[in-house]
Amino acid sequence: MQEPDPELQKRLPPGQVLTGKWPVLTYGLTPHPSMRKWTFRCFGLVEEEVSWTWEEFLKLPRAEITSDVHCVTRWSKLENRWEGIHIRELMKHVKIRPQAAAVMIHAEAGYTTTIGLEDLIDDDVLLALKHNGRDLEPDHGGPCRLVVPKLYFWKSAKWVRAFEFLDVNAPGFWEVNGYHMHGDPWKEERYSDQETRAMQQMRAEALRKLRDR
Ligand SMILES: Nc1nc2c(c(=O)[nH]1)N[C@H]1C(S)=C(S)[C@@H](COP(=O)(O)O)O[C@H]1N2
Ligand SMILES: [Mo]
Repeated sequence: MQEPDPELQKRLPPGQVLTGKWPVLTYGLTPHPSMRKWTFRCFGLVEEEVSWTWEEFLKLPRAEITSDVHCVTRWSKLENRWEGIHIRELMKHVKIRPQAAAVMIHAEAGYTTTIGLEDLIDDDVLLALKHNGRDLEPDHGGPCRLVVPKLYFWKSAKWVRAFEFLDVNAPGFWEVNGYHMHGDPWKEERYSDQETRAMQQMRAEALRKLRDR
């Protein structure tokens, strides 16, 4: 057996296992959207709604980012070269209202996921069209998927279609079904019961302090 490379091991968050393959994880079937009708939309707490057709979207300047993927089901895939539209490039066209603090990510077939505004609009976030030099395969989110490498991969919505800017974090598909609102792999924020447990611990701690005064 090959010895694990310590440099790679350092990039592996707690409880994760390295994989060279790229598993497909989809709830339901792979959608095949009509590109003639495809749009990408920013709505909610914005000064003005913005929308791109596929043709317009393809004209946006491209960026390349290499990042690691960490799935909550415990596989990690390192060194993925993504090409697409950088979130800051896209946001040049969107005036977000000051009350906005969270974003509901909308994808085909009703899939949603929630991300804090500061986690979404960050240097490492891309709307990816390509992976390792090839067009994203439909199973992996082609034609366009979100990539937010610092959060578990369920936040990286495949077949992404819209950002809805909100004042509070509302739970999306997996968050409603027990996954964590934030989902930082380095803190193992996997399930929402951890969140409730953490909140309960904080509350208990606060009560104890009050009692001890
Ligand atoms: N639209 C959509 N996006 C999704 C999912 C999904 O079911 N639908 N699954 C999520 C989960 S749980 C993971 S781990 C990754 C998997 O991406 P992959 O199939 O390209 O590995 O996509 C995420 N994005
Ligand atoms: Mo996942």
